[in-house]
Amino acid sequence: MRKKKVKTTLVILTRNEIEGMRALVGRIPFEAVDEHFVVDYKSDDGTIDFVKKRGIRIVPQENPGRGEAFRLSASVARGDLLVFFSPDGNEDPADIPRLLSKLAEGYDMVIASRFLPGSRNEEDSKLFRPRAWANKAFTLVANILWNRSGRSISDTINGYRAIRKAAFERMRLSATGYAVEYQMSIRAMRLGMKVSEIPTIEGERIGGESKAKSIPTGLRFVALILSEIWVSIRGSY
Ligand SMILES: Nc1nc2c(ncn2[C@@H]2O[C@H](COP(=O)(O)OP(=O)(O)OP(=O)(O)O)[C@@H](O)[C@H]2O)c(=O)[nH]1
Ligand SMILES: [Mg+2]
Repeated sequence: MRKKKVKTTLVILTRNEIEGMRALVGRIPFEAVDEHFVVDYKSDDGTIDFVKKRGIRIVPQENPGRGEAFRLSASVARGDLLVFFSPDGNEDPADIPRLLSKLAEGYDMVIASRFLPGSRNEEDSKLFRPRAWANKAFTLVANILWNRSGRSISDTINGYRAIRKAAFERMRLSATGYAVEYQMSIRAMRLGMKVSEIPTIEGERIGGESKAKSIPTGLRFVALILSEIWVSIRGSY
């Protein structure tokens, strides 16, 4: 008998995310995808046991960072359409089928944006919004430098997104940590790929700890802009 062809792959990214996993696993629409697995970087808070007990496949990650996790996911995934979900409370699992159906319309990448009409980002209720402002500044720079489509991207940084595996491979990403999503957005613009966004409501972190420290992460973003300018000038990467 021929095996069912896997078209869509859901990747769940974890690094000590037990509280988020416990709270969210029942809301993840596994039936909306053909394949799913967890890519885990050395969790020691019970995440691995929790996932295994639910019969979900775990792909262990050897080297740290979301960039590594994304590349590992793409090399393991059997689907043509990939969606990345982080179970820390920021992302609404109900967006998973929305991202995939938008992607299936013919886009190369679809981002869940925290900055569109109908969106919300976690700082919206605050007066002082350093993360949102930094995000918008990096997004503005990327659009000015690389977007030639006439339609700007509103959230170049959010990790909640879906992408065609073929597009992911064409990007030849090198970022290891949190800058990977920004690099994906920049390269999509540089390569003239078709990018779309859907509005998303960003929730608060459910538990555990943030692994993204603002200052070092910001500096990695600045370094990435400089290296992407360099590769743009050289014309190859
Ligand atoms: N597989 C894998 N997942 C990771 C790694 N680093 C972070 N993650 C996961 O990626 C998601 C996002 O990480 P966060 O630390 O929440 O980063 P953030 O969303 O920018 O920051 P906060 O939500 O404010 O804490 C979470 O689900 C983490 O568990 C990694 O090296 N490997
Ligand atoms: Mg988060």
